[in-house]
Amino acid sequence: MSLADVKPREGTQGPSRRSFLKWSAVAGTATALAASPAVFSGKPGVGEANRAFAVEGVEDAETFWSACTVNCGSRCPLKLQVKEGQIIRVLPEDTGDNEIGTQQIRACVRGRSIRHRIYNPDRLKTPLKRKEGTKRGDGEWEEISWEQALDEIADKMKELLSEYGNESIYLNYGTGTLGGTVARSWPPAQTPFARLMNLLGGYLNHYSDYSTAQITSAYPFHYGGWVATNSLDDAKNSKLQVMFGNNPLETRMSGGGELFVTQKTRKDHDVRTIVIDPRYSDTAIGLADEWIALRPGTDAALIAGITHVLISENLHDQAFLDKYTIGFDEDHMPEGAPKNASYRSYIEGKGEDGIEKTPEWASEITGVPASVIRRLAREMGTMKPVAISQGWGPQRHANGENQARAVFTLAAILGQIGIPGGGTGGREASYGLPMVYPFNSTENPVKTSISVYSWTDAVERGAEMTATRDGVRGKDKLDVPIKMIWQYAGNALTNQHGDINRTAELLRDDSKCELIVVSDIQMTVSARYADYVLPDLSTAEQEDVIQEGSSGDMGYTILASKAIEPLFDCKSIYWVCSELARRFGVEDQFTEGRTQEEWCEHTIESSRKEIPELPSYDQLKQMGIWKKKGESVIPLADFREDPVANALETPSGKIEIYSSQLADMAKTWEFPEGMAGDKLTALPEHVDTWEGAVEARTNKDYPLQCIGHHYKGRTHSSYGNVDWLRDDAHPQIAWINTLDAMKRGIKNDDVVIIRNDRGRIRIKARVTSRIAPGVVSVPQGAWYNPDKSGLDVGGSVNTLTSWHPSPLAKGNAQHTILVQVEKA
Ligand SMILES: Nc1nc2c(c(=O)[nH]1)N[C@H]1C(S)=C(S)[C@@H](COP(=O)(O)OP(=O)(O)OC[C@H]3O[C@@H](n4cnc5c(=O)[nH]c(N)nc54)[C@H](O)[C@@H]3O)O[C@H]1N2
Ligand SMILES: Nc1nc2c(c(=O)[nH]1)N[C@H]1C(S)=C(S)[C@@H](COP(=O)(O)OP(=O)(O)OC[C@H]3O[C@@H](n4cnc5c(=O)[nH]c(N)nc54)[C@H](O)[C@@H]3O)O[C@H]1N2
Ligand code: SF4
Ligand SMILES: [Mo]
Repeated sequence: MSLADVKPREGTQGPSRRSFLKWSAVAGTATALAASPAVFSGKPGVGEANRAFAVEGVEDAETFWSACTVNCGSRCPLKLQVKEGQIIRVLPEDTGDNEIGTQQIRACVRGRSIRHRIYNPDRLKTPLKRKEGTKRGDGEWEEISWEQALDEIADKMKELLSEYGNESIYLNYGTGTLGGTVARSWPPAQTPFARLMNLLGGYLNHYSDYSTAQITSAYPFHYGGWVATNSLDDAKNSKLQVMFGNNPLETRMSGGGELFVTQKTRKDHDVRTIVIDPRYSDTAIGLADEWIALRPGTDAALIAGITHVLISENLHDQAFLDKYTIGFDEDHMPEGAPKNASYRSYIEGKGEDGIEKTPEWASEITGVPASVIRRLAREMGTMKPVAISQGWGPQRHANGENQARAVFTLAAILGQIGIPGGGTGGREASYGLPMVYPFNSTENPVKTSISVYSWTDAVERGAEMTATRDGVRGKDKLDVPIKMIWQYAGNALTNQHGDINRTAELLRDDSKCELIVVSDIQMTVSARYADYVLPDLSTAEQEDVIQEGSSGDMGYTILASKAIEPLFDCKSIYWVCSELARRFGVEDQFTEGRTQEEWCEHTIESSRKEIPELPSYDQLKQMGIWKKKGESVIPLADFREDPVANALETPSGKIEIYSSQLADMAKTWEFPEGMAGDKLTALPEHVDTWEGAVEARTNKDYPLQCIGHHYKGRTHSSYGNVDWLRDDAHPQIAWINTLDAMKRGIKNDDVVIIRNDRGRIRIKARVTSRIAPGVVSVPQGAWYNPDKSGLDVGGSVNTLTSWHPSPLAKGNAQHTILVQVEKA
C-alpha cells in the first residue's frame, strides 16, 4: 500500500477552481462572506440574519448531510445546500417530531451560521512558517509548501525524540472537532496524531480536561469512579429538581441537547425546579420556579447550612446513610479515622474548626439569606423524590473538588441516589449508542501524565515537577520539560488557558519549548504562537462519522458527507498525519491500508455488530442521521438494589463522605506557601481560597469575584469570529450587578476596564440584577486582542485568570479570580 492509495480520491486535492477564484478576490476583507456567493437577495444594510432565509436559487441546489462538531456538549446534523461548489444555505434536520426520544435535532444559532465560519476571512489557506528572526506572536509568516512544512516538522521531531525522548512531546488539549472520528481532536489519545505518536513510542499524556478537572479528580474518592446523575427526562418522576450551577438552556443547546429535554419535561410534568447560580441564567429564566443567587465557590458552605437544618429537623435519610455510605456520623467511620472527623461532627461544630455550620454561618459566606436556606432545606427534605444535579461551573474553582463532593453528599443525605426521580448530584447522564471506533483505539506506550492544566509549568520547569507537589502521575517526577507542542483543533495554547499574558510570554521564548505546530481552520490566537500553522479542512470538506450524539433517552449517529471541495490549499488531518507517518516509515501501520472514507465505512460496519439495527454505511450516507429512543438512565440503581454485590470501587465499597485516602494524602502532599485554600480535606467541607468569596470582602484592590460563563454566541472561542453572532446576536459583554455599577458610576452599555495584577480587558458592561452583588461575569472564549499598551480589547476573561491550580486535581480554577471594574 503506498501513500498514493490513501490520499483522498483524485480530484479532491485542491480547492475547486471556481470557489478558489471567487474567494481569493475577497479573502482577507471583512466583507468576504457577504460578498462571496452573490445569491443573497437582501440589500446591503439589511439585517444579515434575514438574508439567511431569503436565498435565491436554492431550487437547484444539492443538499448534503453534514454536522457541527464543536465541543458544546450537543451534536447537531446540518443540511448544507450547495450550489456551484459553495454552501449557500444551512438547514436544520427535520426527521423527527417534538416528543422526547424522537425529537428533531434543530441546530442552535451557531450551527445555523456555520457558513460564516467555513468562509471566514480568518480562514487559513496555506501552510505557514514563522519568519526567521521573529518571535512567536509577532505575526510574521512565510507561506510554504506542504512538502517543506512536513519535512521540517518531521526532522525537528526526530531531533527532539533522540535528544529528549518521547516524554518531551506533548499533545495539547483541543476540542474543536471532538465530534469527529477520523478528524477527532479529543480526547488526545483518540486523535490521529496520537495514533501516529503511539507508533513512534508514545508521548507525554495529560489526565482530566478543562471541563471537569476538579469533579473528575474528586469522583474516585467519593464514588470510586465517574457517576453521572439521572438523565434529565427522568425528572418526570421528581417532585423537585435542584440544579447547582447547571445551565442546560445555554450549555446544552439544540434539540440534540438537554435544552429541549428539560423544557419539555418541565412543561409536561410541572416539576418544581430551583436553580442555584450566581447568575440568573437562561435556565433559571426558562426552567426554574426559583433562582437562588449565591457567591461563586460557596456551594459547599450552602450545603453545610442546608445539612444543619436537615439534621436538626430530622429530615435526613439516616437509613440510606447507614446502609450505603461511610463518614456521615461517628458510628460509621472507616478504621483509623480520628474522633469527631465525621461530616455530622463538622456540621455540629465538634470538628477541628469548632464552628457550627448554622444557616447564619452559611449565609455570611454564600450571601444567601438564612431564612432561604431553612426553607430550601425543608423543601428538599420533604418533596421527594428530589433530583439533585450540578453543572461544571461550581467545580471550575480553586475549591472545586470539595464543591463537587458537597453536592454528591447532599444527594446522599436526602437518600435520593439510584432511584427514579432522584439523582446522584452529578451532571446528567443520557442514553448513548454503543458505537465502536476502531480508528481511535491505539495504546500510548508512555504511561507518564500531567494534569491538563499544568502543561505551562511543564514547559517552564518540567524536570522539577513531582507527583506529590505537581500531580505528576505514572512516575515520581518528570525527567524532561515539554519540548514540542502539537495543538490540533484547540485554542488552549493561549486563549482557553489561564493568564494569557503570562502564557504568551512563556511561548515567545523558543529555547524552552522548541517546536509548536498548530493545525486549525482559522488564524486563531493560538496559531499566532506557533512555529508552523497547518490549514485543516472543516467538517463540510470531508467525510466523517460524527460521535457522541445523545440527550435524555435518545442516542443517535450522524454520517457527515463531503459537501464541498477543500478550500484553498487546505488538507485533511488524516492526510497530514499519514504524510508525517511516511516520513517516519510507519505509514502502512498508520493507515492500515484504508482511506478516510474506508475508515468511516469500517466504523459503521464494526458498530453494526454491537447495534444490529444500525443502518449500513450506504444507507446512512443517504439518511445522514439515525436516531434510537432508548431508556432513561438511573445511575447506581444496581448499587441501591444490592450494595454488596454491586459494591463501589472505593476502599469501603460504599459512598465515602469521609475519605481515608484523602486524609492520608493530606499528610504527604506539598503546597506552595501563602495560597489560602491549598489543602486536601477528607470531608467535602467548605474551604476559603485565594481570590475567593471571603477574600473579596477584604481585598481593597480587587473586591469583585469574576466568573466566565459559557456563552451562547460561541463554543469557547469557536464561532467567535462569526460576524452575525459577534456583532449582532451575542456580543461580548460583561455582567455587573446594579449596586456595584452604581458605586462606580457605570451605566448600562458603558465601556469598562476590568483588571487585576495579571491583565486588563476592555469590554462593554451589562448592568443588571441578573447577577449576584459582588460578582461579575465575562463570557469565556472571546478572542484575546492586546493593543500596544497590553490592554486586551478583545475582552477575553483568560487575560485575568490564573495558572494557579486547584489542590487535588491540579485543575483550572478559571471561575476563581478577583478583579476591579472601572469606567473606561
Ligand atoms: N476562563 C475560562 N476558560 C475556559 C473555560 C471557562 O469556563 N473559563 N472553559 C474551559 C473548557 S470547559 C474547555 S472545554 C476549553 C475549550 O478550549 P478549546 O478546546 O481550545 O476550544 P475552542 O476555543 O473552541 O478551540 C477549538 C479550536 O478548534 C478549531 N477548529 C474548529 N473546527 C476545526 C477543524 O475542523 N479542524 C481544525 N484543525 N480545527 C478546528 C477552532 O477554530 C478553534 O481554534 O476552554 C476552557 N477554558
Ligand atoms: N453555548 C455554549 N455551550 C457550551 C459551551 C460553550 O462554550 N458555549 N461549552 C461546552 C463545554 S466544553 C462545557 S465543559 C460545558 C460547560 O458547562 P458548565 O461548566 O456547566 O458551564 P459554566 O458556564 O462554566 O457554568 C455553568 C453555570 O455555573 C455558574 N457558576 C459558576 N460558578 C459557580 C459556583 O461556584 N456555584 C454555582 N452554583 N454556580 C456557579 C455559572 O454562572 C453558569 O451559569 O458547556 C458546554 N456547552
Ligand atoms: S454549537 Fe452545539 S448546539 Fe449549536 S449547532 Fe453546533 S453542535 Fe448544535
Ligand atoms: Mo469543556
